[in-house]
Amino acid sequence: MYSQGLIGADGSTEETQDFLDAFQKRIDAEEKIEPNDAMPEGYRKTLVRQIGQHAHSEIVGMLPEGNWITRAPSLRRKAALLAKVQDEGGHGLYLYSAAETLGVSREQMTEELLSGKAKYSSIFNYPTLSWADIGIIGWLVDGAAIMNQIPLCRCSYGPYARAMIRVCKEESFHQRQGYEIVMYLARGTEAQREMVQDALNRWWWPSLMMFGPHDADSAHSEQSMEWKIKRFSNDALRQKFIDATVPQAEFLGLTLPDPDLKWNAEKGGYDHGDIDWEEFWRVVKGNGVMNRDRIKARKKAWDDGAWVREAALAHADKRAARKQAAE
Ligand code: FAQ
Repeated sequence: MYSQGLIGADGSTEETQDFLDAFQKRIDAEEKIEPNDAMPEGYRKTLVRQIGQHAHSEIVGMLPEGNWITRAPSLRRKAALLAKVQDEGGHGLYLYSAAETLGVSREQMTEELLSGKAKYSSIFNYPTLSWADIGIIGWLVDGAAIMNQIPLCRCSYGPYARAMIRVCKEESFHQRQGYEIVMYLARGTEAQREMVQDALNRWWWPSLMMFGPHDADSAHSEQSMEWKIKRFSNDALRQKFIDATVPQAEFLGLTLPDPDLKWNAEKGGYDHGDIDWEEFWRVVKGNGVMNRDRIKARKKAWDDGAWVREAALAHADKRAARKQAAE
């Protein structure tokens, strides 16, 4: 065992170098950190931020696709989409639970989302304009999510890593349902091909932005990689995603909207055009097309659900009181 550090009268902690070194040693030895283990405050805060934002993304991410459940073109498509959107809700719940193990409440996290303090993925601030968008979201957005989340299954924090295993299995089904929709449309009528190409043109660049800013502009990457929260940098994962997706687009006969996309034999990957980082930061800062609508919808759901939370708490109190009386 090692000393945690010094705790001041006001509850503040001063972490000793011995404590930080011993913690890093555990990380380097690939030990999992569990909720009751001593951990540096920075490690805890980074996880609360990332897991909280990840949870919000899953829940806000239900909105663009939920928009198409009533308009899915067949019963089969509707059943699959309904199941997918429900899965995303489940992912949000595992993630909120994982964050709660770090001493933050679901209420606090929701308040931070609604006040704009906590972020959620930029991708969910774009509108879903046609049925083809649902296919493209499954193919690209879930595809990018898997690329980013498979390494998180090896995250040093146990509860997050374990939640990610199930999430990734489900995301893999989501990606396939999207790819199947896209394949069907790409082999369909002229109008269907145009619709799916238009959706691809709109979602390609925002999907690349999901991986976050360039490594040079990524505030948290270096420390997060040292703590083995992140295993790969933003740019490395973006490159892997591009390399995996280009052959899929070629197979589908669709064109990725980047004239600078070119195989580079020397690096063994594709070169690509510049990402519009101004657009990325505009969306992240709350000024994308759908930001206000998304937060409004979350606020309404939170307010409308107040009576359910109150009833659940009252029920739990009643059961606890009955149990106590019986003992
Ligand atoms: N959008 O220093 P970094 C899904 C922020 S789930 C908005 O590089 P980090 C499933 C970042 O928070 C999609 N903000 O940050 C689904 C930070 O701001 P802060 C979500 C972004 O954390 C599919 C600042 O920029 N996935 O899609 C974005 O080291 C279909 C500096 O950035 C996850 O959350 C962005 N794209 O790396 C659901 C995965 N990128 O906090 C429904 C877990 C960066 O200082 C339908 N998260 N920012 O104010 C991660 O892997 C990481 O947090 C990154 C960012 C890679 C997203």
